[in-house]
Amino acid sequence: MMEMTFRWFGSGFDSVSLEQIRQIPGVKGVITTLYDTTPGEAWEKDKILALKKEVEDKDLKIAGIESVNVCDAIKVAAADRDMYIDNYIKTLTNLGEADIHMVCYNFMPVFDWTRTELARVRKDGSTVMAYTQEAIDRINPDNIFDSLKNDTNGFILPGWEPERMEKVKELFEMYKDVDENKLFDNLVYFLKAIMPVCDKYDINMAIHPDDPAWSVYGLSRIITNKEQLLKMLKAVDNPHNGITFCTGSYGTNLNNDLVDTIHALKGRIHFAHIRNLKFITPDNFEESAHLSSDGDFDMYAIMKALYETGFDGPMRPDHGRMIWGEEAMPGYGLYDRALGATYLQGLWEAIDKNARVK
Ligand SMILES: [Mn+2]
Repeated sequence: MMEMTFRWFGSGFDSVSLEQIRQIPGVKGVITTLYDTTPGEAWEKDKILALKKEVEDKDLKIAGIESVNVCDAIKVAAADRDMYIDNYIKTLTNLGEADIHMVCYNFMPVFDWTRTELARVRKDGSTVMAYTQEAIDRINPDNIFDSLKNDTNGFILPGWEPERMEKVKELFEMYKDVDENKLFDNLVYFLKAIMPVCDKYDINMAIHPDDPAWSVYGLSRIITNKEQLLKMLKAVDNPHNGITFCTGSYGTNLNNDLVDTIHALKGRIHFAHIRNLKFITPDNFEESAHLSSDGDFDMYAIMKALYETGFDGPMRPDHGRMIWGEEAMPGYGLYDRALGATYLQGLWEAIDKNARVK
């Protein structure tokens, strides 16, 4: 049985409270993180247990971590990468001992995800995050953070921390010789090193795709389509080496067949991010409401594919629109994601009941 969850960035970082999440029908778990840790550091057990207690005191559970970020030293295979991998293993050990069994991460260079607008106004007055290739080609990568920072509503965007963006030039320098083959080898090296601790504590690693699913500013991209995913799963053929199936990331490339990809990855999807996109042109899209009719994806077919492949991990409604005057982190307001959570559960209920009537 799929488990509907909600991303929560933690007290002090999120405008949405655990009390509010608890009142969304069907949501019993949160996907959270220690938002004030730096990639590369080992997470202390006390901090993990305090977070867990805070969540459980509100009658919710931690359904998984998004994310334990992989630091740049591991991604570029710097001389000290083994030390950072040891730290990652310590973090996984402490999470496993806290009875947490799903960890989302990504292996993207420099930018975790890229949008060119955080608050595009739609006809109905709602605002959404959006991407146009034309804007990317116009903005110097050194300045992309500056171009967005006035629209963050005062929140720190995951992967776009100001202190990280201050050294964006250095980051580009670090990755300049890391082509796709090297990046892939570095990912495999990392995964092989962490599989024993994942086996020991039954931790499902769920790599998040590159977003958008193509190269931005010439940076290497290795998790963008079915072929790359199958190659990665085969390179470390352990069930704990799995996928975050993010419809809004794979779906940025209209050549990706989402339903077919879900079937191809059967058994290795450990986490699902479900959102819809509306394309104005193939390289100009916005993050619409979750409903099929508001975007270009067939959400029924996507949910049905997950159902048919026996998906039983956590799922969360991904980015929503900003509606009803809410002020929140772009993509992460309460209202539209709550609508998404109930809609997706409605689809699931109908699919499940149909499957039983035979
Ligand atoms: Mn996602």
